[in-house]
Amino acid sequence: MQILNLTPVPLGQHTLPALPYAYDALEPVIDEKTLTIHHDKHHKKYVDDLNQAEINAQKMRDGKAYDVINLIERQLAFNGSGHILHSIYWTIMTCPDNGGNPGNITNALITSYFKSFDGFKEQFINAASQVMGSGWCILGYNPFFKHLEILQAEKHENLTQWGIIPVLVCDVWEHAYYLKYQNNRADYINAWWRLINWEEVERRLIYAVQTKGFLEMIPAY
Ligand code: MN3
Repeated sequence: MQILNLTPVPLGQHTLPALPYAYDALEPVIDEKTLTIHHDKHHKKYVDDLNQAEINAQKMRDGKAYDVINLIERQLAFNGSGHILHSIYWTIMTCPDNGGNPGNITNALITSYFKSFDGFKEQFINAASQVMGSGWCILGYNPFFKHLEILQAEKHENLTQWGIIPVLVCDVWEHAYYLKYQNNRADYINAWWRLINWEEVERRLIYAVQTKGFLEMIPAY
């Protein structure tokens, strides 16, 4: 799209991003088998189904077959959100105890809104532990409000606050932890904290707070 200098993903051509580390790199927190199945099978399925949904949507438009629109919109929301969140999830993890400390921008934004880092961490871990059913815990920056927020997501797409840009996400679907932790989701989340790649969180947050465009034209509200 030359006029805007954008290179959109062509319709139906999303791809599965490679993991930025080996399948056993997150041991012992996340075992190799869990990570392999999670990335190669689960994430891959979301990518494939998102592509199919986009292709089906084009067929629907071509044929004016809008009786299937509710199904297609659900597929776009579920698989599109699943693809995005997993793509972020892989990058914000690294080998246990190797992810450094929260960066300056991360620390400043967390303490200005949550009052203390410990308060933020407690809310995040409790929110992740108490997601009802399959879902995510998400720390995101909302450019409309110009502050961070912690959200629970059910499945991948429910319970959002529109505009949020996720910067730290924890997958609490059973497929993310069940082989090793069984029903002990809280044990997985507390161990997962050791995997957080704070440098990547900081990088994402810097991009998020610099979101340009029409948001610059309006004050926070
Ligand atoms: Mn998952």
